[in-house]
Amino acid sequence: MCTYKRERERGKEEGMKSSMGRVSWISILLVTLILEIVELCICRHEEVTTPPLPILPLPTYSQLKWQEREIIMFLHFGVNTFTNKEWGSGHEKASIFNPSGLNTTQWASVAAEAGISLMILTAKHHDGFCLWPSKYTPHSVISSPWKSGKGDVVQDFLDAATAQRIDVGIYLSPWDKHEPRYGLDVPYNEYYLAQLQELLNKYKNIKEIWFDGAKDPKAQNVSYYFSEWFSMAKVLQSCINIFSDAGPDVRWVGDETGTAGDTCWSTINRTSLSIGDPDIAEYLNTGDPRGTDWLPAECDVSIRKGWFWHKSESPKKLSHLLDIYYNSVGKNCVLLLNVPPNTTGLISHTDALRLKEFRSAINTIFHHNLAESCSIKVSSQRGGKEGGVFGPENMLDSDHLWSYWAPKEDGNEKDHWIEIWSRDGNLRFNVIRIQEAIGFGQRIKEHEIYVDGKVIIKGTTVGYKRLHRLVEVVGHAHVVTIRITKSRGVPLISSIGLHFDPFWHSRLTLASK
Ligand code: FUL
Repeated sequence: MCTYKRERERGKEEGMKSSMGRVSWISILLVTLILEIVELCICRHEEVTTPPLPILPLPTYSQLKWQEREIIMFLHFGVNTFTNKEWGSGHEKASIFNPSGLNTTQWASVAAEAGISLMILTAKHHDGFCLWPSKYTPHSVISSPWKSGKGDVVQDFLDAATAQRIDVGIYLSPWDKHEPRYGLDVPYNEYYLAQLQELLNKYKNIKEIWFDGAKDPKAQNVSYYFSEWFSMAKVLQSCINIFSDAGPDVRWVGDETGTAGDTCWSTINRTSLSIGDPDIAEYLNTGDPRGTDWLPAECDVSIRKGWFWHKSESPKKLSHLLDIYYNSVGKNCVLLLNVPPNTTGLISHTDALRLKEFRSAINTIFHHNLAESCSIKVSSQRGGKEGGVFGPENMLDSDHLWSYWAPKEDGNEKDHWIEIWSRDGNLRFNVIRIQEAIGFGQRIKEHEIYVDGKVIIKGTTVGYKRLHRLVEVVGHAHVVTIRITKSRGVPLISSIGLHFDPFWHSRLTLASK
């Protein structure tokens, strides 16, 4: 019995030992399994492909927001409206400023209907008359009969625009033909700066300020202290975009016809620019691929012949406005379209109507993207197809900045290409749209477009948006190929489109009749 008991005890001990051994093996196995899963997760995490490095210079946040606006409205209004002049003499009597039915809400409604998100008003043009009650000069609305001298056009403008969620900008002419201090460097610069501070302190959230370089060569000489002006503008409103011939945030395009260069870089060397220098017009028009500054171009042009309203003038035809759109927005620029209020203080019905037509035409052309129903093939994809995040589908979504197709950076490929395959071999279009992810720098130097293997476009820069309007409609196409043949680093394409412009087609038809 004792022996049996002892043996049983021994058996129990051994059983316990072996089950303990089993438990520890299971634990080891479990721990190993967990470790492997953790390692696998870490590996998976490491596999997520990172975005490529940007290529400097890059836009600022405010410059990107500005670029996305595409069309900005300019409003030239002041004493010239009442004298039927383009450049005032500076000797106009304030008593002539008396718009009988000034209604800034109408201005904003016209802009809103045209899908405009920013309006810029001439707070002071070359004649020196101020549309706000400046405490530094009596030559303003204070001395006019309008609202018995108690009015403030800039404030009304701001209130009306804000009510319709439209941003505002102001134009403050450096050349001032009224101010007696003009011609005396320090006193005039102090005067100008005082008005600049007055405006930017009183009227908040100004998105763009226009420093116009224009001046009659015969006018008195005075040095403008641009550096001080620009710094002061940024101190008072850090998000403001400063426009001048030479930036620092937005540059002039070099002409007033609304036409950018066929090649148009948002990059340029600011050190090669000086404000009011006519010799730099061509450089401004094209920009510079080696430029160290991000300074995109704005194309200012008027809906009528003049900048101010004149009874004898009428708005440009829709076809002309569309030409301007393709030559500005379609060449990587922003269009600043002037729509001048009349002597009543309203935007003329004809102009409002034309502007509405213009917007509706743009919507008609670009609303439908034929590429969306095609299948897209690309030369390669950063991180491979498994990586997923830089695939061609990004070129067809609504994000035109941060979602993009990126090819591999292995450097072996001669060029990068996108093929847009029709599902039924029946593509009909006359506009091709390409957009770069400019948050990573402007890269494309040269590109070509083929339809069913035949080259139809040899182009240069793309930038935020490049529109190619074809001379003839392409019908029954199977495949459209976009080849990027020269680029700073790999191209990053945020959007592509094939569109049909019925206005362009009908114009050709009309012209041939
Ligand atoms: C020019 C000015 O002289 C015109 O009057 C207008 O204001 C235009 C936008 O800029 O330089």
